[in-house]
Amino acid sequence: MSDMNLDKTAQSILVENDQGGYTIPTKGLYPYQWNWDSVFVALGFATFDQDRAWREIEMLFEGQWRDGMVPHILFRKDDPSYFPGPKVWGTDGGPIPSSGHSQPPVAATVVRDLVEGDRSGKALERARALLPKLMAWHRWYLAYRDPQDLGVLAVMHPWESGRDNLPDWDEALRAVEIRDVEPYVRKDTSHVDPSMRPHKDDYDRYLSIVAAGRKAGWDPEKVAATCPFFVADPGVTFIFLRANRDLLKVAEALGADAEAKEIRGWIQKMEKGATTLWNEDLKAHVARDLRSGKLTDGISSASFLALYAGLTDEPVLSSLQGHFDRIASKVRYLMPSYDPDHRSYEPLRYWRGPVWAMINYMIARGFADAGDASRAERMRADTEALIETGGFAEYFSPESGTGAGGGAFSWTAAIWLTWASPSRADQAA
Ligand code: 9WN
Repeated sequence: MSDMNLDKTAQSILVENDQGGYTIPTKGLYPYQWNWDSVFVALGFATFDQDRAWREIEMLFEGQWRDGMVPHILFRKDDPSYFPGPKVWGTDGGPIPSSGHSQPPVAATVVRDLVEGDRSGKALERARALLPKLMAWHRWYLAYRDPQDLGVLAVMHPWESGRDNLPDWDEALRAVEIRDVEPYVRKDTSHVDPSMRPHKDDYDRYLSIVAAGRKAGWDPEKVAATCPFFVADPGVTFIFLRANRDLLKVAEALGADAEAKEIRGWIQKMEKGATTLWNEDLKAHVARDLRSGKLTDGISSASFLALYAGLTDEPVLSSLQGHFDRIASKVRYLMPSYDPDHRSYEPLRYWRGPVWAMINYMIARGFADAGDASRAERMRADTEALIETGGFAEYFSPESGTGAGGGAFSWTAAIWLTWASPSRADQAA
C-alpha cells in the first residue's frame, strides 16, 4: 500500500474506533477508553480534526476521580469481551465506572502540543479548562505514588505502568501472594495468540493486586502503605517529568503564576530523584522495587525516555547512545521493549521484546531534544518500515517486523499520522 493510502487507512482506523468522542484501542480485545491510548489518539486526530482531538482528552478527564486520579480504563458501557470488567475492580472514586489505578501521564505533553499546533484560536480556552484537572492529577501522583518524597513515581500494578508484562516486574510480582481471586475466565487469550500474552500465573497475581486495592477501598494512601506491589518505574517517572515541563509551558502561556511556581518545584525534585533509578553497572535508569529496595538489572525501552524527560547530561546521553547502537546491531527494528541481550527477552511476547510505535515516538523526541537528529530519524524510519511491513498492529517483532497483538490499532494509526508517515517527515521529532 502506498504511504498516501496508509494515511487514509490510519484516519479511517481512528474514525472506526471512535465511540462518539472517545476512542477504543481496538475492537474486541480492548473495548473501553484507555488513558494513555486516548491521549496518543488525540495527536492523530489533531492532524485532521483538532476539535475532535481536544474532545478525546476532555472525555478522558470526565472520568477523573474526586481525589484527582485519572483512571487507566473508563468503563463507559459494560462489554463482556474484556476481563477484568467493572465488577472485578469494585471502585467508586469517580463519576464513571473505572479501574482503580492510573496510567502514564502523557496528557499534559499532548495538551501543550495541541496548544502549539492550534489552527482554531480556541486552544488556550480549552487548555485553561483542563489546567486545574491536570494539576490535580499531577498532585495525586506526587502524593500517592511518591509517598516518601523520593522524586520518582511508583506503580501499584504492572498495568499502571502501561508496560504490563515487562521483565522488570517479575521479581516484585513473584513476591505477591495469590489470594482473594475468584475463579475467572480470561478474554485476552481468545482474541490473541496466548504465546504472546502473559502467563496464567501472572494473571493470578495481577488479580491478587486488584483484590488488595479493593480491600484498601482504593484509598490511595492505604494503597501506598499496603499494596503488595509498589515499584518505582522509569517509564511513568520520565513521562511525568516531561509532562511537568510541558504543563509549566501551558501554565505560563495562561498566566497561571501560582501553578507555574508549584510545577517548577516538582521539576526540581524529580530531576534529583531520577538518580535513584540509575543503575551504575548498566549505565542506565531501571526500575526499583520500593518494598525490597532492589534495582532491576535490564535495560527497557523506557530507559531511553530519560532524554525525553530532559535528562541529557553526561553520562546519560552517551550511555544511551552506546546502548542504542549495541541494540541496533542485534535487531533489525528499534526499539525493542526489553534488551535483546537480557535473559528475559522474548521478541513476540507482550512487553518482553516487541516494539511499540508510541514508545518509539517518545524516544525519538528525546533524541531530537538532545540534539541527536540522526538517532531520532532512525527511530522514525524504523517505525515507518514496521507499519509498512506489519500494518497498524498493536506491536511488532523487532526481528522480523511482524505485526502482533490486536489489529487496526488506534495509537499505531495516530503515531503514523502525527509522526511516522513520510507525509509528516518535515515535522519528524
Ligand atoms: C491492560 C490498551 C492497553 C494499553 C497498555 C497495554 C495493554 C491492557 C491489557 O493494552 O494493557 O491495561 O489488558 O493487556 O499493555 O499499555 O494501554 O491498548
